[in-house]
Amino acid sequence: MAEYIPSTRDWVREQVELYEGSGGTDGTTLRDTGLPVIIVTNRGNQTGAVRKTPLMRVKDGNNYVLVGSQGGAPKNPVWVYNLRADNDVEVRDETNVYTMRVREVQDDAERTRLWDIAVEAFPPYAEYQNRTTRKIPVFVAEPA
Ligand code: F42
Repeated sequence: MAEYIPSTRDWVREQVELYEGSGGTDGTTLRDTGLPVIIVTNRGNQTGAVRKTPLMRVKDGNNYVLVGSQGGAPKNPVWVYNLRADNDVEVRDETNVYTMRVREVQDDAERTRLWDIAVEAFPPYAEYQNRTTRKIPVFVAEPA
């Protein structure tokens, strides 16, 4: 098993610790919004280390939609490059853990459909897209 390297951001690292440490019963929402969060586990594209990233839970049937918004920051989050390099992930949704494969959504019609689902689950995504000139990357995680 590769080494786990926690996020350098305190609030993110602490959420992962609480979420995973409780087996998925605690720390499962974004701060005080009450909106559900998942944990995506994958490999770093340079270190090969295990990385864990909390993301908003956006479901499309059995699939999860992963939105690289990073609050509308000018740059893509690093996990986007990690998933482009290695599409094997584990998704923890509260007490359930799934082995999944991700693909980046390229088709415009599919992206529009999934983006609307994402904004419905987490309305601030719309504002984040307005804040940045980059097109926010969208991935789908499907059962492997
Ligand atoms: N971020 C989103 O983009 N979308 C969301 O829906 C979202 C929801 C969310 C909910 C709760 C929460 O606690 C956080 C949430 N975040 C959301 C923030 C998200 O968890 C990430 O922190 C954020 O997207 C930034 O991702 P990042 O991959 O850029 O992480 C940074 C902070 C980080 O830790 N970077 C590492 C570092 O050391 O700086 C790099 C980690 C890495 O993967 N390194 C690679 C490696 O090989 O290990 C190589 C790096 C390279 O150069 O390629």
